[in-house]
Amino acid sequence: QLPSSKPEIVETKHLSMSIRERFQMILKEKKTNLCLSADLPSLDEIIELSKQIGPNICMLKIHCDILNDFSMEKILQLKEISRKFNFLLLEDRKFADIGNTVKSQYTKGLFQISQWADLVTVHILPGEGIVEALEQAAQSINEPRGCLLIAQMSSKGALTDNEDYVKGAVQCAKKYSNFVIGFISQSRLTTDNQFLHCTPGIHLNNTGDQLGQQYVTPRQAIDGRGADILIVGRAILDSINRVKTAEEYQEEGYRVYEQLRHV
Ligand code: 5FU
Repeated sequence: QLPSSKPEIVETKHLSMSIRERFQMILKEKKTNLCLSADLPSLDEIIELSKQIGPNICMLKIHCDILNDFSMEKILQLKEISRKFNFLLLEDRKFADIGNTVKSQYTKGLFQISQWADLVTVHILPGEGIVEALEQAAQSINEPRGCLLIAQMSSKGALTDNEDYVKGAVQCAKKYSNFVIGFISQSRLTTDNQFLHCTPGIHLNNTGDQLGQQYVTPRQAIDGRGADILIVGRAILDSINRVKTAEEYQEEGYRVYEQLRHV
């Protein structure tokens, strides 16, 4: 039996902890390094699924701009569920513009991402100003916020597969380590273990899709590529029993993680 969440404790605790501390606590307490990539068209469906899979995940990743029923009311409901089941909410926005623009994209518009996403993903292509801007914008929110830098991508032919690019991402992460808590990566980028390496492109049965996605198994990701967190989408979403499949990825992922990182 997996440990159950303690909503009343988490509710008060999470505000006084940094995102980094909270992430580490979740990993240990819930014994899961699984992030579900809930790439579904309906927020109602994501809300229902997150109630079932909540105990199995450390993080839920969404793309708010693919939802056909987005509303602030519903997304705040999802945020509440994330507190109750003690997982982080990641908006995979992949910010990639100049600082001034991303500040507005993060805080304004239909989605008001900064109001509900604990973490966002950020391309480092425009230079470190993008991180500085998001960190500044996050200061007006009275909850901990952070980001993951996209250092490497899982897709075939990704131009991020370049040593200088990756070096730049690591340098930036170190400079802004209060806000940058880790990377989206395909390999271990730094020995500095304060940074979490989150790896998408995970599947136990497929090696890729028709549009350039490339998969490795949980073991290959953690052992071969130094992943801390496994980001899993269709392997779970397209399975016959999503909860059971999530449990399998949780168990396999955490077992390998525990063996290798000795947590
Ligand atoms: F940064 C990245 C990346 O390099 N590869 C990815 O696949 C992000 N992703 C996301 O992870 C992508 O946008 C999907 O939301 C998810 C992977 O989904 P899959 O169904 O497991 O292939």
